[in-house]
Amino acid sequence: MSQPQRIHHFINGEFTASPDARYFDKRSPVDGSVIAHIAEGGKADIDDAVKAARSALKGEWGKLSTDQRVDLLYGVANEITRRFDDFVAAEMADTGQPSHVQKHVFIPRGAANFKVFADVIKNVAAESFRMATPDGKGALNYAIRNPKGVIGVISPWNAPFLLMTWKVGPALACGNTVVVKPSEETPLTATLLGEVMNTVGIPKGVYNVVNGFGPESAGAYLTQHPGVDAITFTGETRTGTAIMKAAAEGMRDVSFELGGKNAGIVFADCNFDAAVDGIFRSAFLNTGQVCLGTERVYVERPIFERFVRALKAKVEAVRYGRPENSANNYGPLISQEHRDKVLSYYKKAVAEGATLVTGGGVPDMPAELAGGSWVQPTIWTGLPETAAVVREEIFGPCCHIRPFDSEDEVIELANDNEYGLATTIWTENLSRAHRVAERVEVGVTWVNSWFLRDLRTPFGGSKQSGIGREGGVHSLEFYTETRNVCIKL
Ligand code: NAD
Ligand code: 6OD
Repeated sequence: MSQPQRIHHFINGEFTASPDARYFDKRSPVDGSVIAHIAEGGKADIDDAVKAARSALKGEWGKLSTDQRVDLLYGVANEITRRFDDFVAAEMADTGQPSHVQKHVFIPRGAANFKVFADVIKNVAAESFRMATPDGKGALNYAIRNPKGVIGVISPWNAPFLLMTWKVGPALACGNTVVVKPSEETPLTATLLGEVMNTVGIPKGVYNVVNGFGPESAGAYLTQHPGVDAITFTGETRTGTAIMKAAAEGMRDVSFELGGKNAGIVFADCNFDAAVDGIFRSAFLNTGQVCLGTERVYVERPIFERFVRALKAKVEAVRYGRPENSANNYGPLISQEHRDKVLSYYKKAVAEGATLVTGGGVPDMPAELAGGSWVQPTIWTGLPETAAVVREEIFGPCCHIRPFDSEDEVIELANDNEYGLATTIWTENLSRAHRVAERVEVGVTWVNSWFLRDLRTPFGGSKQSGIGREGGVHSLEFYTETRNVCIKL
């Protein structure tokens, strides 16, 4: 992007901002330059967006049959695919993450999030029960699903398009309307999706976007608005706590996908190279800014030293640089602010007595990238489980590796954390994989893989990693109100 563009809200099918709107700068994580000026939404913008969303429910959108809605959503998926390069460019500009990650992981999932939930709503069967009655004629019960209404969608910056559409796709498939508050760090793909909605002919007011920050800004106003019927949120656990308090007013339902401090468990009988590759991806993809990522690695003692050496070699081979250059496979953190947080943990690890295997600081970058938020991928060993970097979510490109001696010990170590989002287990012993998977207290377990996603499966976190499950019919549970009809025959 040469000249910083102005990014407006998308309300009732129009790109708009109030005449007295304040704008804040969006900086490139790659070099620190200003790439866009973003309108900050206030109460009036949220009010307009919620009104538009509510009136769309009563208009043309609310009258469509499921098949008609499904066809429109297939249209959205196709249009995202047609404008694939625009979405890749926008997401790269916002996040600084390499083109191959956008092209092969994040942007295709945006299209899939519309297509898959269109398929789910089209194919889901209704529950029905015949019951006996004293007159012998009986009665028939069946369940119907109605949209919940206006859904508030609040999304984070780490995989902006994937995570936002993961909510918008099923919400629209179920017949709701949405008001989205994307992260202040990454507004571009949510904005582009507004263009797609208009091209495809999604009725005005069905998809709305209001930009801004969280507390005392668009995020908080959205969660407090009485016209919002339910809130779906992905982000930090402490933000979830604030949103839950707001949602308590009016008894609004919430679905939360929150933080994680995920364990990777590597048994000595694993396929060694596959395990090293898998842990490398799970700890360092997206510069470690993946909620499902591995920040605690437990390796069975006989292969511990060899594993640490092999992971170190992979980490030291990452190629830093501009995301457009397909030779680069490692990007910056999202912002200077986030870099400060990650670097403070790098310092803390050393202060707590870690052995630094590799990294631990800021890489030397060429002058034109020196303003970017670059950090070295980092590995530590030798810390007790009480250390802050072993207990707290850092959300950066780093992991601590510790040896273990038995299945029971490693399960205890993995479970000894307030989060419970995901685990990845590496073993060639399938019985062991089943045993461990049953005992780890997380929402998602991968065996000999990581982030392999079938969107029909339940997805979400245990303990402080979330409330509720989304994915397949589980998303329908949240985005619809299920009602029973009982007919006396
Ligand atoms: P964040 O909680 O700081 O912000 C997320 C969104 O919430 C942003 O749009 C922000 O503006 C908004 N927000 C902040 N305070 C708010 C408030 N008081 N009221 C309403 N909205 C508010 O999270 P982040 O830093 O953008 O994302 C990183 C976090 O997200 C990490 O903790 C990560 O683990 C988590 N995450 C979880 C999942 C999952 O599926 N479980 C997926 C991705 C990210
Ligand atoms: O794959 C998904 O559906 C999903 N919600 C992924 C979350 C990634 C977190 O960074």
